[in-house]
Amino acid sequence: MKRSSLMIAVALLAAGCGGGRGATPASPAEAPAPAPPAAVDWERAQKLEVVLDDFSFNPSQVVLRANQPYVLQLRNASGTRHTFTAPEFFRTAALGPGPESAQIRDAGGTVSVAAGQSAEIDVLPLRSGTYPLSCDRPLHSVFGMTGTVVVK
Ligand SMILES: [Cu+2]
Repeated sequence: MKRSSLMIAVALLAAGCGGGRGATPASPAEAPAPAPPAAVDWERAQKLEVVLDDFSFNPSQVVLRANQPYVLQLRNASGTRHTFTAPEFFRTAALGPGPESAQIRDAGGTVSVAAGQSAEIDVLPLRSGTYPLSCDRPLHSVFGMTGTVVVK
């Protein structure tokens, strides 16, 4: 009796270890960020320009395909600083090896672009969905500086 219940316990433990990191998430809403592939071929990244202006994103709907690497070229065409703020999108995406990736993570999913400057972000969308985009500077989103990142 004791021996057989021990065997069951061992079997349960073994089963519990089987599905670990990398298992298919149960629910997209509650699931942790998907694991990025072991190696991303940034050489095949597609360039996509988004222009930040007073007070808009162009395009305001940034459409990306999941598992396709991109170089997001964020160009600030105005005389004031703007941000590309999309924390939910960046949380479900893999970022490139550059130093700006750590800055985006540290900033909670936001990229700040100074007046007249550009920023290039290597990003690999991993999960389809529609994610809010905004500029986090005071009142900019009220003035219409909002958009969406759509991952198909
Ligand atoms: Cu702004």
